Amino acid sequence: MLNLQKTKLLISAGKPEQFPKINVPHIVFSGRSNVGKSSLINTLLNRKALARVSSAPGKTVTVNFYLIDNALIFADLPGYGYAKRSYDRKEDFSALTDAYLSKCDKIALVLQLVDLKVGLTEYDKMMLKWLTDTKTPFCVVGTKADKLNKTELNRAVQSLVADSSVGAAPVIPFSSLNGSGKDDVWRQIYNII
Ligand SMILES: Nc1nc2c(ncn2[C@@H]2O[C@H](COP(=O)(O)OP(=O)(O)OP(=O)(O)O)[C@@H](O)[C@H]2O)c(=O)[nH]1
Ligand SMILES: [Mg+2]
Repeated sequence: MLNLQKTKLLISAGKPEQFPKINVPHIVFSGRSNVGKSSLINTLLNRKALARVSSAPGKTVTVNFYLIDNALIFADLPGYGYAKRSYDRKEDFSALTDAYLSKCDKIALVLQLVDLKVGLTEYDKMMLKWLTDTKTPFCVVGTKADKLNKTELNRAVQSLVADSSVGAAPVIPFSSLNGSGKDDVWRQIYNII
C-alpha cells in the first residue's frame, strides 16, 4: 500500500523540459476543462486542496505532477475545450499535452474523465481513439455523479459503456462531493501498478 501522507507537488511543468525524469509509473488525469480532474486527485489523496480546484474553468494551464510515496506519479493535464481561451494559448496547451502523451514512456494508466451530465464531447472521443490506437490502458471516470438521480446515473453510465469509442474500458461513476467511486478508481490504479 502506498503511504498517501507522503505526497507532494513535484512540479507544475509549462514546458516539456520540465517533465520529471524519475522512474515511477504515471497515472494520467485527462478531460475537458471543469470536468473535475483536480477534484478527483484531491479526493483520491484525501486532501482538500493539494491540486488547485478552479473557480474559473481552464485554470490548470500546466501539467502538474504529484509524487506519491516516491513510487507513483499523478499527472494532472491541462483541461481542454475551454472556448474563451485565446487561440494561441489553446494551441500551446495542446502542444504541451501532446508532448507529454507522446514522449512519456512511464504512463501506466490514463483516467479519462467525462462529465456524466454532459456525456462524450468530440475531443473526448479523439482522446479515446488516440488511447485505443496507441494501446494505452485507460478507464473512463464519469464525474459529478452526485448531480444525477439514480435513473439518470444509470442511463448516463450505460450510454458511456455502449459507446464504441469507450470499447471494453471500465466506466466508473464518481463524485468528489460524497466520495462515491473513490475505491473503484483506486482499485483500477492498484490493478495496473
Ligand atoms: N457537484 C460536483 N461538483 C464537482 C465535482 N467535481 C468537481 N466539481 C466542481 O467542478 C468545478 C471544476 O472542478 P476541477 O476539479 O477544478 O476541474 P478540472 O477538471 O481540474 O478543471 P481545469 O483545471 O480547469 O481543467 C469546481 O467548481 C468543482 O467544485 C463533483 O464530483 N460534484
Ligand atoms: Mg484542474
